[in-house]
Amino acid sequence: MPNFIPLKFITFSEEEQLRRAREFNDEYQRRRTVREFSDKPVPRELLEQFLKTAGSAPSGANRQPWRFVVVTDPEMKHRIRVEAEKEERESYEHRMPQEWLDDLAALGTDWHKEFLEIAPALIVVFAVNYDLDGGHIHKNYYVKESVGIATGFLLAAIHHAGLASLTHTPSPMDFLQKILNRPENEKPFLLIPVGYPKEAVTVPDIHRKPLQEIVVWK
Ligand code: IYR
Repeated sequence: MPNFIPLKFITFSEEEQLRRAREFNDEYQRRRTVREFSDKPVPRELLEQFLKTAGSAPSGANRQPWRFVVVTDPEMKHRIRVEAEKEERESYEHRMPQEWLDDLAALGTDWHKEFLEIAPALIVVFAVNYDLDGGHIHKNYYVKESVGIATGFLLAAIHHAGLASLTHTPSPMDFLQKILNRPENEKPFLLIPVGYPKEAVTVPDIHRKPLQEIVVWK
């Protein structure tokens, strides 16, 4: 028999629900990806809170198929930057089709990735495709979906605490598995620099699709 326990559920009045939903939306509309960081350190305890929130995400069969590697060591950040820039340069100069480069033009990205050394912490998110239970390959389910949701929770927690993040996707990113010495069942999913924005930072003037473009009511 499965063990069930009472749900701890907080109910709000309809007025309070709307107030909270608006406040939450306002807060998350202000979240922006930041590509230039200050080197001001972030306390480990704060990072731990973000990671606990990420780890509370729903997952396939509750197998929690994620691993978060937090890199603060300058030497390791340097190695990651060197390897990422090697791949990114090749991508920008040879691998990405023109349409992709055109789509990125408004964001002003290129192969230079200084932020990998400047940001005080890099959270490398790994997707765990299977666990090894005493030599037995125990598969995980809906791994990409689960890790994507956990990453969303992580970004929200970082923003809520007044810090900035960047969802960075060096490609290909197998070099992270090697540099960070992670086992074969863990595959790099996203690399998230975390920290304070550089002073007077600017961000691209991009807009979010209005509700009528993203929602269909039936
Ligand atoms: N991985 C590259 C390119 C890149 C791709 C997408 I899709 C973006 O939204 C942003 C960048 C880079 O990190 O620069």
